[in-house]
Amino acid sequence: MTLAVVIFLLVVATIIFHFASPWWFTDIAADWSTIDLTISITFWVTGFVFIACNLFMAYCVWKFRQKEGHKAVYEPENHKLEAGLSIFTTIGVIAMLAPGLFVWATFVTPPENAAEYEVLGQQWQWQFRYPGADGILGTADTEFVSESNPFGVNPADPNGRDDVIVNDPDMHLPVNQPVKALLRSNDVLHNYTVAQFRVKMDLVPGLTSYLWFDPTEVGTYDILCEELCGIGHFIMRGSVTIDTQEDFDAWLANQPTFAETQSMAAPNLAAGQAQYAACAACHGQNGEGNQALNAPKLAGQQAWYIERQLNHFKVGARGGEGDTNGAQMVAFAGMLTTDEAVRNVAAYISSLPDTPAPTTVTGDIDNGYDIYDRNCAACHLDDGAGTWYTDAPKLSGMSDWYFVTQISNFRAGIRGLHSEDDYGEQMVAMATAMADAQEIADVAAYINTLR
Ligand code: HEC
Ligand code: HEC
Ligand SMILES: [Cu+2]
Repeated sequence: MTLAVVIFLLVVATIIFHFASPWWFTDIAADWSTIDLTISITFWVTGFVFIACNLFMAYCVWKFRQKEGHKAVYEPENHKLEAGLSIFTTIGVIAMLAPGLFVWATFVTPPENAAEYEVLGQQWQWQFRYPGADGILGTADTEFVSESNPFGVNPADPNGRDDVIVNDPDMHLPVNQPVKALLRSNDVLHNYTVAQFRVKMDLVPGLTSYLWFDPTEVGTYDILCEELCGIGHFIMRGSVTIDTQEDFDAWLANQPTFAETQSMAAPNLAAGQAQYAACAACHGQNGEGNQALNAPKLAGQQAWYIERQLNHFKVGARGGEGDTNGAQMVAFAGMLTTDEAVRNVAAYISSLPDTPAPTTVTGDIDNGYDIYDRNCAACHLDDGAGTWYTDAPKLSGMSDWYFVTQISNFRAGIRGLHSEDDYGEQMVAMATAMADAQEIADVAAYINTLR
């Protein structure tokens, strides 16, 4: 009797939970209500079967409970019951599968007027490419991938010259214009998912997969990777902003074409050196750093990283509230008014002689190795050299006290949480690999051995 009541209450609780659950669909922002419909149909069919089976079970437990004088009968065959159950099950399965087949047929047939764009996934970043004025994406191959050509656009293909390159994880699309996303991966399986669009598809290295949708709501939505793709999988995030056609055109016109990214003038080291005079007061004549002023060593750091940090200080992605040390940088980064000036000074700094910073932090090197090897090497590399491929900077030879303050800042949310700081955000999650101040010191002590 008790068991029957428990089963009955379980069914009632499940139904209440289903309707009162906070974990429901996000608002839909694309023309894929048919996908929601198929999911609802599946819910209704499985929900009906769940309720019917469990109530029947509760009824049987109660009705045929042990009673004095009752005897069970063995009845192996019942044609009527079997025929009934088979027909009933068949209808249920057809109800669940048939709508899905129709929706799938639409899903694999993008409309004629769908505009194309490309999504490139790599560990652990999203990037995007739009066809230029000619409306044709140039051919691309991983064999052409390099720091200045992360998409591997074929330099010999004239169709690729005017392609628009978005080398950051935030993309835009115009509202009410069907689009077909061409999906490529530079390394392993990834999966391009925007919950509000209701569609998702794997990115498979070596081939181009696709999906299509018609965005219906202006707004900004998260892009997730829904394929386990390594240690950074959970921080492989991006955003897609659905704009009016006007805003979209303005945004697109602001992005560089492939030809522009390839024809950037070589940085001017002499101009960079002149700019650096203002920086030397804190960072030292040779970029060796000055702990008394909280100014880290800069020599030896990659130019692309220095450039990005200076731009982040300029737009306030670093040096904001609570970041008193970083705040000192905001005015000095602001002195570099043009992209060219930023490029020149970054190139000059990375050309300075790289002498490892003096060590000031001690800790358990073995424990530091354990943490580094499991959590950090995938992006910052085994020798701490960093790589543009994962956007992770060089750590070996850096000021160890600066390492400690930066990890503490990531952990405290002082660095990395600004909406423009997509890469710093990855470190906010990774910095939790160190449990406390002692473990931060342990990793610093291990990195001190990588010189
Ligand atoms: C008043 C002293 C001061 C001056 C002048 C100064 N900086 Fe800094 N800089 C700092 C401090 C302090 C930090 C550390 C910020 C933090 O702790 O987040 C820093 C950080 C940086 C970083 C980030 C390094 C990293 O690995 O995160 C870069 C790049 C940088 N400075 C470049 C420059 C350049 C280029 C100039 C000259 C245009 C300059 N700085 C002038 C004090 C200064
Ligand atoms: C998924 C890739 C990834 C992993 C794993 C990772 N990092 Fe990073 N790390 C980055 C990126 C990207 C940046 C650049 C952030 C920025 O642009 O502000 C960074 C920046 C840093 C910085 C700032 C350096 C400076 O000069 O400003 C430190 C320190 C750092 N990481 C330490 C670590 C440690 C320690 C671990 C392991 C516990 C780790 N990282 C794991 C990607 C990663
Ligand atoms: Cu991924």
